[in-house]
Amino acid sequence: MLKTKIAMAALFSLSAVAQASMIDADVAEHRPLVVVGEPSSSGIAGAIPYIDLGNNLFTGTVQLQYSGNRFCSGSLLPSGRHILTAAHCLTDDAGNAFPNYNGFSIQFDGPEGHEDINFRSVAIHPGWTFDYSGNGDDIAIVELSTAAPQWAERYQLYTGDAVGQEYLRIGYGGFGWGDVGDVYGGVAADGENLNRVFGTNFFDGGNAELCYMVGWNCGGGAVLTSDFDGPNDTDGDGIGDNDLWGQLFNLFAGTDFYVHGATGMEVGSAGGDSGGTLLVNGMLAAVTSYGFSFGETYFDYGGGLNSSWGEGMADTSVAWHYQWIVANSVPVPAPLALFGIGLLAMGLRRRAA
Ligand SMILES: [Ca+2]
Ligand SMILES: [Ca+2]
Ligand SMILES: [Ca+2]
Ligand SMILES: [Ca+2]
Repeated sequence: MLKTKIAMAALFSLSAVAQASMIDADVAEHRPLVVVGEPSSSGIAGAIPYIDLGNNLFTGTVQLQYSGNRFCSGSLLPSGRHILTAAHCLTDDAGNAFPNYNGFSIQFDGPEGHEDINFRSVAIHPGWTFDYSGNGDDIAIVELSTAAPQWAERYQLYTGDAVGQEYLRIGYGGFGWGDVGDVYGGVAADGENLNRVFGTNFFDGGNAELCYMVGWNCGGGAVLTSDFDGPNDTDGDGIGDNDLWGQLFNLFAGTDFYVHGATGMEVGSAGGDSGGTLLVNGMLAAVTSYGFSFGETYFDYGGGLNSSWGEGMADTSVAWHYQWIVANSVPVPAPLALFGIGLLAMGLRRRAA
């Protein structure tokens, strides 16, 4: 139910767009959504290189659960007590925190199995209003009730300029192929991924291109954008048919129009990846926020907003929000914990307020 609610809420149309823009924001669809770059003809075998079948890679990327239903992804911060995720995973339609987070938990998946840990508190970025056209503050932190398992990877924060950098995207979201988009149930029988899916891409830009096209996120560098390139180049000019940012802005991150990476082809985000991990040089650089399509006129391969080739992704920048993340993920000092539960609880409540 929560999963449905999140998907619905994220599909609301945008209205308050002040900036002059290339296309009507109401026409541009968007939703939070790893779809692999392979064509569907490669089948599941073609996608195996993208799936963490042994659950032994990227163990700091976790699933959010509500009453046993998985609905978003997240990343374990250096404190070992906090999960960085997307605010839209944990807020109502107005961007407000829920009255409580009873029934919510974080599932860690490692080679030895699963471990679930309840929430102690949630911090939602104060700038988040569930308006994707706004300032891009789609970021939240879950404090765990107990420390994460020792085997789970703690991601360090990337504070440099990520534009032009290759990234690795990791999530538990909808699965699919670049030509057909996301196909739920591609990996797990119940329609939800039980394994992490990952792959590479490049950050093409910040907010400037989105601002130019639809008037979104014009106020700062809170988001990082990238496109999901496909292999087709019908006119043979070296620019892919579905190279969104290349076609529109001559932004060609990477070495050619059809990006490669360790798994062979790049990836796009899909439903359920929200809040998931984007690593640059092994450090946490962004949080998966939403995907968007400008339609087939503007290089979408087809199928509407379905995580196909030719769509774009906007992700929340970690560097931009560095101070807020650090302030809201203070490690519990080991000596203090020894002095007494009461003192410790006071400190925890203050941070939760
Ligand atoms: Ca790309
Ligand atoms: Ca071309
Ligand atoms: Ca591109
Ligand atoms: Ca599409």
